Amino acid sequence: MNSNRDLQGTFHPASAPDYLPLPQLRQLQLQRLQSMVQRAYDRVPLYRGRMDERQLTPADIRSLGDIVRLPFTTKTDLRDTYPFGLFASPLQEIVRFHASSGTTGKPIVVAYTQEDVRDWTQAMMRSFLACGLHSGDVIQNAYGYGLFTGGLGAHYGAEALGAGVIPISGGNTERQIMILKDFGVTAICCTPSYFIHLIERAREMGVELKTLPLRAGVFGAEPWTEGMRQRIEAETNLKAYDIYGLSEIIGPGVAMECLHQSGPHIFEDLFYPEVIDPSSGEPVADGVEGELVLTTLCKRAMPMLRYRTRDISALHEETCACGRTLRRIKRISRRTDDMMIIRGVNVFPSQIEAALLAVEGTLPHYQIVVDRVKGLDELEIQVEVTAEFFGDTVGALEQLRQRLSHAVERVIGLRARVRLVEPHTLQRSEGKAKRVLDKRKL
Ligand code: DLL
Repeated sequence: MNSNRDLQGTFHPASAPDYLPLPQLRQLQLQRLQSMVQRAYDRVPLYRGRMDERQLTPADIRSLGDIVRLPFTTKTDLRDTYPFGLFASPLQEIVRFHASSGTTGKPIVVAYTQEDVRDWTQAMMRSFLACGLHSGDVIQNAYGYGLFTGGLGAHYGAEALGAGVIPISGGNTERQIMILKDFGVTAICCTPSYFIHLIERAREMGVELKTLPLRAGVFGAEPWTEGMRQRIEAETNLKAYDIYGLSEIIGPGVAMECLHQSGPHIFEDLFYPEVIDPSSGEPVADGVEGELVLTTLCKRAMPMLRYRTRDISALHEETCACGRTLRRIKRISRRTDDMMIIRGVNVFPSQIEAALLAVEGTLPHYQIVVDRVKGLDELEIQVEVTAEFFGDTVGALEQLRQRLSHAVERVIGLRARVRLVEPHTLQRSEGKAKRVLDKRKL
């Protein structure tokens, strides 16, 4: 296949950096890394201090491999320097602020210069192009507008593409469905958990999503599983694509899947990826899972050097059939900080989701509740069943409960109490789903 074209034979000049020959890409990354390090050193006291401690100067970064000599940056650094301590541009050059709420404590504040917004827009536009969208598409943007980066990030990219954007933001599900139907929407952007909710509501409203022109879903901002993708694609005519990003680096558009749906490609000319062992901080071999570490290569307002994302992934070195030279990351299904330790066993919410999805008869609406009763950890998984199933006999429900319980036990090696709950009893989220309620910390 001509590497300048996607599966549909279309090529857009904005995608050109996706296909740079590797030597040229590495050269560009090195040049950009060197100027990024210089900028951070000259303008951000925290970076200068840490490099001085290591007796490291920007001139010591002579190859991409030298990146490992640089200190890491963590979320705590962002909190400690709240709100503007890591800015490398004067306030009069900042044209946008965003903030990520975080689950505890102070928010993380991020900033953009005019050029940063331009780069972000390009990254989002390339994300849409990667999944076959172009001008003429009608994109319903149900990511939240506001301090969250999802709404405005996707908005600017879609507009630059020349697509028609519907800036509906999150929530108001019935209205979302009406617009999906009436506006001839061809692509939707939202969290995968919210889309599951949309599917369910549409069914109740008698709207058959399969008859609509909707053909692409740009889903991200939270972990989701391959099983969830299959569910979504089975219930609609759309292809579900995984988009990854985080506020600290830019927002959505750090990495995006192409039409082959085989893991998001990182826009490597803008963001340099590494994968490390989270406990030692040492790089792991290619293809091995570890914590994803990202360095911004162009960010002016807030350069990030070796930012520890806490997201667990691996880098795929093999080239993708789409011809992009950008490396792919393994789907992010867990974070170093979402691991629960239950009776001494390490459990990730995504393992539970995968187990539940493998059993027919359940909607992927679930809540994990962890508690400590008389000194012993208890794990309860509340699972919503479909209306038709709920009307079934007590025996059938009990059988389902046992199947779920066994499926979970097989995956996590622990017995969990599975409780089937009526349709619509678990809270729906309009953005990122909150799957775990850990009462032990309350
Ligand atoms: O969630 C940016 C974004 C918006 C990405 C819309 C994609 C679509 P934050 O609120 O800062 O930014 O949250 C970033 O969300 O470190 C991951 O843990 C998680 N995350 C984001 N995308 C994915 C994904 C936005 N595709 C944090 N798969 C990240 C798994 C994801 N987790």
